Amino acid sequence: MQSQLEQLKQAAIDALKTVTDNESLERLRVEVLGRKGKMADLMKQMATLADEERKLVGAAANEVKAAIEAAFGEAEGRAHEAQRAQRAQAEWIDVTEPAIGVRSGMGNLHPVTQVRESLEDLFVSMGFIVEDGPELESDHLNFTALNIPPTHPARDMQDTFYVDGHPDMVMRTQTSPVQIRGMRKYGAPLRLIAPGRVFRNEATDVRHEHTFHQLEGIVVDKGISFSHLKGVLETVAKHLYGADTQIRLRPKFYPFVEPGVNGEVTCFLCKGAGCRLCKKSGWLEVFGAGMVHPNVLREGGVDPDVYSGFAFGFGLTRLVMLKYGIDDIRHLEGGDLRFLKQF
Ligand code: FA5
Repeated sequence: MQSQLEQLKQAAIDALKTVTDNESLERLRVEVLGRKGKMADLMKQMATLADEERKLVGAAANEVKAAIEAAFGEAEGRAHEAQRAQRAQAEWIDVTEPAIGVRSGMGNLHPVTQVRESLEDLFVSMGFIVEDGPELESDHLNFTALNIPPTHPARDMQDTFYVDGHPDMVMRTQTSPVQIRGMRKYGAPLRLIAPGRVFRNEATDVRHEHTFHQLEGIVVDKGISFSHLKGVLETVAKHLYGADTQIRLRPKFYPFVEPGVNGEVTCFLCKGAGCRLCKKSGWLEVFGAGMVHPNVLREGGVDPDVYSGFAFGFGLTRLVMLKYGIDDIRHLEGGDLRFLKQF
């Protein structure tokens, strides 16, 4: 009987070597170790043995059973590993591959960037250089050097974000400080534009944002007059909105120019009839401009007795609204892709 046990053990171990899936493993377990299995059959025969021999065969049977169970344990491990490898193969994905949908959706430039680049091309074609300025600006360049001393009421025209712990710094409220930076850096004669972001502590509405873009310009040379300024402003309006575009200039006080004007273009929404966007006036205010004040020329290191100049500051974000018929400025900084993908 001991040899039968040995045979059963060997046969089970051999069979287990080729088993790789859980189902076959369970079938074999029932066949060998089950209640009506081969091992149980042999155990039943033990009842017929004499006491001494039963003890010996019993001990051998326990060893055989333990060896078979150990072989089952190993086979289980192998089956589990094979299954895991099979699943990994079936479910393998390339995580570096672009997601479906994104693959065909190329990005596009923000409408403000598109209009800015188109204006940069226009100005470069007229001999202007394009200059950058910092968004975190000194109080001096943002105001004082532009003829707005610390206690001047004109500071209230632009509600300013100040910087905790740095009383001499502001988030620039306008791109005009680059007029001074440009004159100091390049001297006269000068033709320069400075596009960039500006910040104001504004209550937002359809026309007003706390963060928006401006495009500053300054020209300094001998014999520069107001008609040069008007010519450049009309060229920009026609470039953006077509040959029939009208602009309207009306006097406006800016401390850094003399005389100063406020520039408007016909409202795109109502075509001049008056609506909520233009506050029923038919015109949209898109820039401020004027002849550079002698104090500002001096701040830039330019002699006002020799040179004169003009400067202008377009609300670039407003220009974009006009170009694309956007009736609420807040869409432009909102970051909603459904809006941005239309351009
Ligand atoms: C200025 O900022 C002057 N620095 C412009 C200037 C430059 C005048 C050079 C003279 C010489 P103003 O505050 O008016 O001016 O703003 C200029 C333009 O920015 C406005 O015409 C308008 O189009 C736009 N703008 C002003 N405030 C906002 C706002 N909160 N949201 C969006 N656009 C604005």
